[in-house]
Amino acid sequence: MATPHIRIILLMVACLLPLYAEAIVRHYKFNVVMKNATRLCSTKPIVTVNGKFPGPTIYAREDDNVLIKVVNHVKYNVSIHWHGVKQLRTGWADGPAYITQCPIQSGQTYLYNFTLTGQRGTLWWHAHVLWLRATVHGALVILPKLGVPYPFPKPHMEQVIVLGEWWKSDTEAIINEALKSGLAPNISDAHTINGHPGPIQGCSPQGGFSLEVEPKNTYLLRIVNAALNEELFFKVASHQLTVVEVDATYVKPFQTDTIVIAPGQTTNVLLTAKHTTGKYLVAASPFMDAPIVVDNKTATATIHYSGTLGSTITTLTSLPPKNATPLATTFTDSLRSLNSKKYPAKVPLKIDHNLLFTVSLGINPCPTCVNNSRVVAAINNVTFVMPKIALLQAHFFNIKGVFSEDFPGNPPIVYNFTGTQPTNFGTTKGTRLYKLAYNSTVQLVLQDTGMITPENHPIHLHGFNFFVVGRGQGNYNPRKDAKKFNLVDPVERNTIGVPAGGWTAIRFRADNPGVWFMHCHLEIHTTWGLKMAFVVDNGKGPNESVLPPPSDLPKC
Ligand SMILES: *[C@@H]1O[C@H](CO)[C@@H](O)[C@H](O)[C@H]1NC(C)=O
Ligand SMILES: *[C@@H]1O[C@H](CO)[C@@H](O)[C@H](O)[C@H]1NC(C)=O
Ligand SMILES: *[C@@H]1O[C@H](CO)[C@@H](O)[C@H](O)[C@H]1NC(C)=O
Ligand SMILES: *[C@@H]1O[C@H](CO)[C@@H](O)[C@H](O)[C@H]1NC(C)=O
Ligand SMILES: *[C@@H]1O[C@H](CO)[C@@H](O)[C@H](O)[C@H]1NC(C)=O
Ligand SMILES: *[C@@H]1O[C@H](CO)[C@@H](O)[C@H](O)[C@H]1NC(C)=O
Ligand SMILES: *[C@@H]1O[C@H](CO)[C@@H](O)[C@H](O)[C@H]1NC(C)=O
Ligand SMILES: *[C@@H]1O[C@H](CO)[C@@H](O)[C@H](O)[C@H]1NC(C)=O
Ligand SMILES: *[C@@H]1O[C@H](CO)[C@@H](O)[C@H](O)[C@H]1NC(C)=O
Ligand SMILES: *[C@@H]1O[C@H](CO)[C@@H](O)[C@H](O)[C@H]1NC(C)=O
Ligand SMILES: [Cu+2]
Repeated sequence: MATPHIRIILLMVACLLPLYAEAIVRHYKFNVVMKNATRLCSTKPIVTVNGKFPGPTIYAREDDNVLIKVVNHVKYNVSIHWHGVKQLRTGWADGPAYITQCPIQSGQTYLYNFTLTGQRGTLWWHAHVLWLRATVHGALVILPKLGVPYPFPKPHMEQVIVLGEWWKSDTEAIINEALKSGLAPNISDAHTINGHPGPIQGCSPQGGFSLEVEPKNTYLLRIVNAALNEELFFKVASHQLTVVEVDATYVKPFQTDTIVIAPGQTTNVLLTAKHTTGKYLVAASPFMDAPIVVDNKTATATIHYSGTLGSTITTLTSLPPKNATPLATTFTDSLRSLNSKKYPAKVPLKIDHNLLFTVSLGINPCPTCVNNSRVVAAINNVTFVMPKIALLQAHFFNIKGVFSEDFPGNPPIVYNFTGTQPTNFGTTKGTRLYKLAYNSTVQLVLQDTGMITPENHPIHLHGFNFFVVGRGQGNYNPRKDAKKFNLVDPVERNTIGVPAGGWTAIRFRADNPGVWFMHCHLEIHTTWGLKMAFVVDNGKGPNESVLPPPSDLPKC
């Protein structure tokens, strides 16, 4: 990727954002096409949007109506999720295949139609079927309404930074091989920053990302973790980062030299070009504090001060060890909602549904697999089975036999979840949903277990933001831990890491009717069944009800 020139970028943004005060309709066309791509001295065809990897950035303002026409020119079934967009009453446009829509089949088209309400910041979009999101993803930038400033100093320039993961092999072959054997899939061969791993030993450089900066200027980096299976540390040599927003909600600004970002999460940081000259390393490396093999290669890019020659030596930085739990914990604990008069944190105080969900791995029989067993994953011991038709359709048209509404609100067996495990690692299978009345409130404690191994699970909820009111190690203790909940300025987001061997408590108000997926955003855990859905009933009148489906909704 060429060094972006500030003037060109500003020109592009100016063209994209006409100076209308009122909300407008923004049209995008996504052609899903194959494209040969060369990384790590190895070429393979990948699925892309408009031939780009990462895909195009969508720009819009709060309140805009966004129309994206997706045309599927590849052999795979496709669907696109607008990750973090609340989709008020427009579940048909949410995207997860077999949850809110049937996939867009080869040769077909679907128009995603949604309005951006009450959100501003960086989100992203990605394929939500098979493992296509490995290469089918991009940023979604929601600018504040015209004339509304950021609640932080206006940056001189903005830059999207998408972190990813790259396999030399075809990613569908990787997951198919794993499903056949019942074992974990091959780890990736590299991480990427805006599509590039950076210089790799034994392979001559094939392009990389570099951001040109001017001394004293401030830059807003909109960072997205689009990796499939790995949480990442992100760092810029000799520069501090000021975190100002996560998952399209403003936070109380704080400084750090390293951010931690899980797949599914987005983080906006301000970076001030405090030097006068030079080239500095930008690096992303994995965070994994469980005995699980990860791709430990560091992806690199650079920032270079304008006028700095290409041959200048890059100032390097050291990355944290991959098991740097204290650093990750400090970062997570520093996140607080801005909770200003203009952007209040509306934390539910009265709770209607008090839920405890264990998130675990497990082992089920599989006669055709290696050792006659396969690794699975579950929430409250239920390994989710994907239906044959979309759940939202089944709900809206009252089609029986597709799902049940008996998802357990508590673990079926209570034991020391993070201590000695039961000897039986088996799970039950089912397409079970948890039903919520419109506008009811939920407190959900997500509890990791030590089954097979404890591990950090980034859990993503569709259709809502939630408040992260508490977090701790070991087993959640309602008597002691609930007293320490932060109900004043907890961070609001759509994806939260449940710490390895610990728990996280979240709260949300079910003010969006529809069927809303909740799953681990480590793609392999989703594939293994670490997923479920909430079904939220309509409220009173049309304004509190799911809209009718669009006429071009794909059929199964
Ligand atoms: C990729 O390259 C191969 C070999 O050159 C070629 O046969 C194929 O058509 C190319 N695919 C695309 C999508 O360009
Ligand atoms: C988008 O959906 C809205 C309802 O939310 C509808 O009024 C509008 O006509 C739709 N736009 C298109 C182009 O279908
Ligand atoms: C996974 O890794 C193994 C061992 O290196 C290799 O034999 C196999 O071909 C790989 N699978 C794919 C789909 O690349
Ligand atoms: C990365 O993992 C490989 C084996 O999986 C190991 O040999 C190597 O030391 C690790 N490198 C780092 C930097 O942790
Ligand atoms: C399969 O079982 C054998 C014998 O119990 C064991 O040595 C091997 O590690 C197992 N393989 C896997 C991949 O779990
Ligand atoms: C659970 O097991 C762990 C590890 O053995 C132990 O430290 C902890 O005290 C146990 N917790 C309870 C509630 O028994
Ligand atoms: C999970 O369900 C399986 C199958 O019903 C059962 O054998 C196992 O004991 C359950 N485990 C837990 C931890 O609930
Ligand atoms: C939802 O419940 C809250 C708290 O009881 C109430 O203030 C609000 O008006 C309700 N909203 C709707 C749309 O019913
Ligand atoms: C429904 O929503 C529209 C648009 O937000 C608003 O103009 C209208 O007054 C609402 N109707 C009711 C019955 O709340
Ligand atoms: C694509 O989706 C349709 C509808 O669910 C399904 O019937 C078909 O088998 C899928 N095709 C492939 C190649 O997976
Ligand atoms: Cu998602």
